[in-house]
Amino acid sequence: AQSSVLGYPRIGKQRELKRALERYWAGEADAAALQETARAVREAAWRVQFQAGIDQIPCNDFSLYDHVLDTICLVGLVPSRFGSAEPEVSLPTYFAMARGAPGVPALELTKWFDTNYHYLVPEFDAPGPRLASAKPFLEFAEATSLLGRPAKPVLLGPISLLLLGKYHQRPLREHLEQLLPIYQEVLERLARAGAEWVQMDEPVLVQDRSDEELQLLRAAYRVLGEASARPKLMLQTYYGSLDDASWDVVMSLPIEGIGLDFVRDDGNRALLNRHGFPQGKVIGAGVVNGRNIWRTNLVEALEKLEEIAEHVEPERIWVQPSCTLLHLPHDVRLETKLPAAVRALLAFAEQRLEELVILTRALNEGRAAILEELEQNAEAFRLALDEVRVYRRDVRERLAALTEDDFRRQSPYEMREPLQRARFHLPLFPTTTIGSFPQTPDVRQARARWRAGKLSDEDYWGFIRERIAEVIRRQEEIGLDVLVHGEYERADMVEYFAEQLEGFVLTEHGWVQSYGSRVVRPPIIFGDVARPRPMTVEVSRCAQSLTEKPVKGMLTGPVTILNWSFVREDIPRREVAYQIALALRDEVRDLEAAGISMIQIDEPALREGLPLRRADWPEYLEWAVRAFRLASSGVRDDTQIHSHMCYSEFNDIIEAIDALDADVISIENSRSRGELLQAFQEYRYPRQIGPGVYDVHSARIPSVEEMLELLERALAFLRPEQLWVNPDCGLKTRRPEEVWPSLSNMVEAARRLRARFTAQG
Ligand code: THG
Ligand code: ZN
Repeated sequence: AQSSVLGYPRIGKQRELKRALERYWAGEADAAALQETARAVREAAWRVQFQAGIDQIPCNDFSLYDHVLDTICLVGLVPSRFGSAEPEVSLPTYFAMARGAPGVPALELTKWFDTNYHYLVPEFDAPGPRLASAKPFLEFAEATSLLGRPAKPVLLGPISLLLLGKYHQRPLREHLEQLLPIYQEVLERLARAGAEWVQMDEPVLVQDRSDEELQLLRAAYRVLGEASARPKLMLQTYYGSLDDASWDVVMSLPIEGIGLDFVRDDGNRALLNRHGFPQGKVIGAGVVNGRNIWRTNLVEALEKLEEIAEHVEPERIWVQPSCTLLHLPHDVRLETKLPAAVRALLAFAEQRLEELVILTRALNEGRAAILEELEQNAEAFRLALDEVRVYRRDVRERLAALTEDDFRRQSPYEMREPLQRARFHLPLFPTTTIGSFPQTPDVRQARARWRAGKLSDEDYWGFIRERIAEVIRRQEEIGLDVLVHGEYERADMVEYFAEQLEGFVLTEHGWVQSYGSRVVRPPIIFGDVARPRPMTVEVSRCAQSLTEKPVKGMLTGPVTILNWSFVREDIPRREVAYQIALALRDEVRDLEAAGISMIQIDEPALREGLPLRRADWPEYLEWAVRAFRLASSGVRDDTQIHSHMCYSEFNDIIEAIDALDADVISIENSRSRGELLQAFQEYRYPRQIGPGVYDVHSARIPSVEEMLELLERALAFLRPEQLWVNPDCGLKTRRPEEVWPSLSNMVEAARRLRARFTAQG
């Protein structure tokens, strides 16, 4: 057996690439400096894998921004708005596609499968594909000279590139026929340069695929496979399992290896045991988790490998992570402040390498060769069992005692609505914001100084209270109807709650790429979740004491906290979601008791948590909705529950949105031409909706007229009493100079619309 890695983190241990990119974009460093940092990050990754003893070390898994964008450039799919074709896509064009340029919108950024990573969407109406990047060849040469043996180039395969794209002008087959000669040329050049294996990533194969799409797969790899001068091909799937139909096709392709995920679920294991594995091919056995940070139980992984070895001789097994290691932080040894017993349970990318090498050795030399490692591994779990407080009786008892009433408001929406109307006396088309106001450098600085112990608790919270007072005053000045406290005390919302809840730990250096230079530090849920004390009541009470208008309490929902964290695996996700929901339920009740009359519980990640296969959707949606209801339903009928979601594709999940039973939801809408509201109309959605009219992802100040037009369009689908007026999303990343004029215009748009209705009425 050999050990093999599918892809490695690329932001850098000290976030070197992030910093270099941001310096380059700010004009503070030149392209040569950026490329030098990029080279150093690649070199560090190759060295650490080499030193760990990994046999198949990937190259071309690095990216300056996004590996799908790299593939778009490789095949020359540069939309014409980025200028006339260059023989090779230049760095300025590359970043223009990623980030937009004056007057030129970027490629669309969207979520990568069910991960927290985002990719740039290929546009297939771009001028004809051609080989327009030398990146795979350069990185292969670089890696190979460093390692002294061929590295394994990684390419996003043609089927995934095709199916992840949009604006197909012709039948998919015709687009594919244009791509294949380019892939052939890439493979031939890599073979000539000495590549033995190329890893072709085809993650779309773990989603539901039509017969037609599987025929495309067959056709594509027949063409690539039959090319004469080419490296061996490892067709790599991940984030889930194949199904019977795709297994059949994949196993009959004229290629030399197939990589499978044996961690995510039991599907591939069952398929392998049912169908066996084709003679002579290599199996990529993904047995250590590339998506989560828990140390591998070596005995269990070895049992999986031994079962695989009943179908494939050990010489043809590659011991792999379940997917690229991109979704893991670099190195757990940087985390010096974590409790030792928790840290002993963690494995980030660098620690995964050791696990792969140990497991490979066991397969080659027998279990006896790794007795010491097995003992150490077992010891870490034993130690944790003694020292880490995972289990909380109070939490378990409370969960066990839940009844249906705990998931239901006291009365249905139709009865709550008049009570809330009588309480709030809001005008028609009430105006509000999503919650956060700009985090100006002084806010970030104050927090940094407070965390470093250079600012006392008293001074820090005094500063926050001043900012709250100011933002309340300004919201009143411009005439918003429902106010917020601005969330100045929160850097990242998930981090903020994780910090205050028991059962979570936060890392210092556990950064994971989200997109481009943007990174997140997912909290780790290791034990039962409980809330030792109120988390947001003070700031909300402070804000409400300064105004007669309602101030919304602001919480992040249970599903979003779950989806944006690394989660324990010893109990089902649904149970973790309910535990978080119970903690939030207490917070909601405390807010209500403190006089907060509207409470917003955001679920921006509800939709992105959808499983990759449709058959698994109902189960997920059921518990996701129930978790939200558990968090939100413990209030009086005249307390108004709001929620916010950061996306606009609701058609698939409108029933679930309805089932949340939130009184008011705000959604992203300003870039859509109103089509999304059609789903709400057709569904006869009964509750109140604020379709965003101010695009917060752009620095532009929208005019009164354009927001009025968006509102008018919304009224084609919604009853006037349903419509709220708000931006698309939070204002945290915008600048005050953009936000205040935009919100003034938004309030004016609502006033004009209102005047029209009261004049008529
Ligand atoms: N919080 C968390 N996860 C998320 C988002 C979030 N995942 C999905 C989505 N939002 C990703 N979007 C972003 C947007 C901005 C940033 C990261 C992900 C960002 N990060 C800072 C950076 O890269 O400089 C670092 C964050 C920090 O300083 O705390 O700007 O909103 N949990
Ligand atoms: Zn949002």
